[in-house]
Amino acid sequence: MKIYNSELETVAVKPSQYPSVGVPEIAFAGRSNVGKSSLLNLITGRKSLARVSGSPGKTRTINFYRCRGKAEDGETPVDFRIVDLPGYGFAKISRSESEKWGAMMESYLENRENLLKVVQLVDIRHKPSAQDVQMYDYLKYYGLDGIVVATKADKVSGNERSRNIRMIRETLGMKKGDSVIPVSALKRTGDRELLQILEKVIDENE
Ligand SMILES: Nc1nc2c(ncn2[C@@H]2O[C@H](COP(=O)(O)OP(=O)(O)OP(=O)(O)O)[C@@H](O)[C@H]2O)c(=O)[nH]1
Ligand SMILES: [Mg+2]
Repeated sequence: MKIYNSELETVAVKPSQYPSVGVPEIAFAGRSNVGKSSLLNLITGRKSLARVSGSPGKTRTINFYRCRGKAEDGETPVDFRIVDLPGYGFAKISRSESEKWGAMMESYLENRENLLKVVQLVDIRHKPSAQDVQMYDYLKYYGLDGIVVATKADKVSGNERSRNIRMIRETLGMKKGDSVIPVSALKRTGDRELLQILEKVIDENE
């Protein structure tokens, strides 16, 4: 698939603010600063659709992006949303803010009927953290698991890349057939592979 048109549709902190459920959604989750907003910009081909920042904790709301594109066949229209979720593991936030984050994530992930999958992002350089594992277990529980993106792939060599992908699979306890897709927003690689998988997920839902 290729995305031809994308725009920020809604910014929400509670369910009453979410857009209509008539459009399928794919969400991005991951540690703060892992590269969620950069990935969104990469696959939509927009330089600054989502705000990218060197300081973690930039995205503190649930951001719904409406995306329109064409399937691999170059004809079939694909209409969906990408939902940029607020990052976790941000050290400098207060207890009450972290509770707010948890409640906000839960109310979206547990009740959203048009949510098809959650793409979990992890940094390709590091072993997934305890919080990454917890998040992935949570996604498994709700049947939203199966797609992991290893970000910042430009920061490791080829050998290290395959080794780290194996480590990510093992640490998260991924199932056979689940995908880890190395992506670099800097070098603009991995986007095609991810878009192919997303097209399949959306297509299977129809
Ligand atoms: N080298 C490299 N840097 C990247 C890549 N993707 C993101 N970054 C950098 O990582 C930092 C964080 O990127 P964001 O896309 O803002 O991360 P985020 O997950 O949206 O962060 P929050 O909104 O705070 O949760 C920025 O400095 C980016 O430039 C990549 O593929 N390669
Ligand atoms: Mg962000």
